[in-house]
Amino acid sequence: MAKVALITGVTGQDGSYLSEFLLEKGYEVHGTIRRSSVDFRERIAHLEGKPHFHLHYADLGDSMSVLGVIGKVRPDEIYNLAAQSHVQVSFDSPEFTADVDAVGVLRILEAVRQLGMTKKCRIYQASTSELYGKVEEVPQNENTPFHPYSPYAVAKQYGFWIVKEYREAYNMYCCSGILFNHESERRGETFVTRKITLAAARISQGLQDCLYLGNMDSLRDWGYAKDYVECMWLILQQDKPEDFVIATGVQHSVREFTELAFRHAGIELEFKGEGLDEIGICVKDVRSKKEKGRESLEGKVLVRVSPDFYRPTDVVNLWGDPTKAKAKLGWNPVKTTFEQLVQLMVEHDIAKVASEGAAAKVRTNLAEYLEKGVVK
Ligand code: NAP
Ligand code: G4F
Repeated sequence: MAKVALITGVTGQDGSYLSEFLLEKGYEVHGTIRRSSVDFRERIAHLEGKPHFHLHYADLGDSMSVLGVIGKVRPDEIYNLAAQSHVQVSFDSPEFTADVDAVGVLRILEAVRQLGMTKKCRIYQASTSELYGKVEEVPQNENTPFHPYSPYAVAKQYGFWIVKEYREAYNMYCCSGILFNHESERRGETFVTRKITLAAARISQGLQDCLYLGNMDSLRDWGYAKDYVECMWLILQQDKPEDFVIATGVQHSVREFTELAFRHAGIELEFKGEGLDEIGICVKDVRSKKEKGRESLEGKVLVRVSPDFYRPTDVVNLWGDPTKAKAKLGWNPVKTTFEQLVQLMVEHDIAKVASEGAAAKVRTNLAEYLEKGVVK
């Protein structure tokens, strides 16, 4: 009998990769979706209609729908990936974030318990390096104290502790993956890496003038999402339930990411000034054959800082220690290096922007909104 998995947040970056991974392993994969006026499910469009891939409506804010879908699917494994996952947005929507990212986790655990499935069903909770927040130790491992530093992180901290509580109180197989930032060509367009790779692609093709960023000194441990979903699965295949840090063990700044992304788009940047006055100037512009028609970018300011992208409290020093995952899961944290990650994202976005043609201009309007801080 094929194993049955239920993925909440299947339309997200990680949900789409995990679905592909589990289908490949022979699972029957069920995912939850939410009703939306646009019904635009770009990341899973290629999976819809496959015989072992099924979708159900459920919302983590609605316990009846959570109970309903778990009771109907009766999964062997639940991957709870659904969340309001944007840290800056959590300052604007703190109550919604708490309801989904904190109480939503409880709704799943309680549904499994009330349905009498505690022995049958294993649960993975998508926890986060944001729990380390205002970090008390560098690098961070499974024993580093938490210091959450945003409404998002505080909600996710509840999720982490309630999973641990149900594990101990009811002997349930439920655990958290404390995942550090992981990115990809499917990353949401308002997270910093994707915002940068799309801007590099649009600027190199003459479709955007300037990229506006917030704190460029911020440090992150960035990995490739496709590599990270394997860990979610591995965490649920262990003899006993345990929490794991998943990270590359390598750290870079937002500025370094920006420099490298633009370099892959043929643009060399030099940064000058500090804080809000910092600018990134183009010092070399290697235009492709197709781009030869547009004027040179040399001497132009292509990156500026906008206070719109500063956060009331910002997490600035995330750096994970994946020793336990390497030893116990046998996982290779640098299957895809930072350099490869940036390159694959930029190459993807250059092709995407080029193929959109005139439509890319329309999408540039969204980029302009992003620049102005209308949409974070
Ligand atoms: P994502 O792309 O933002 O996807 C989030 C998913 O959650 C989407 O499918 C979204 O559905 C769904 N969702 C949001 N609110 C919901 C609700 N009320 N009920 C049901 N579904 C809801 O996030 P991701 O990058 O794939 O991350 C997956 C999980 O890992 C999240 O829990 C995130 O907090 C966590 N995490 C991510 C990272 C990272 O670097 N990517 C690191 C650590 C932890 P719609 O499409 O309908 O909006
Ligand atoms: O890309 P970010 O928005 O990701 P952040 O805040 O680290 O959160 C992501 O990773 C977490 C894991 O640590 C997940 F739990 C969470 O769900 C999400 O996937 O911002 C990264 C850094 C921040 O310090 C931010 O202040 O980049 C800085 N930054 C600088 N300029 C910017 C910008 N972030 C965004 N989104 N947009 C900017 O213009």
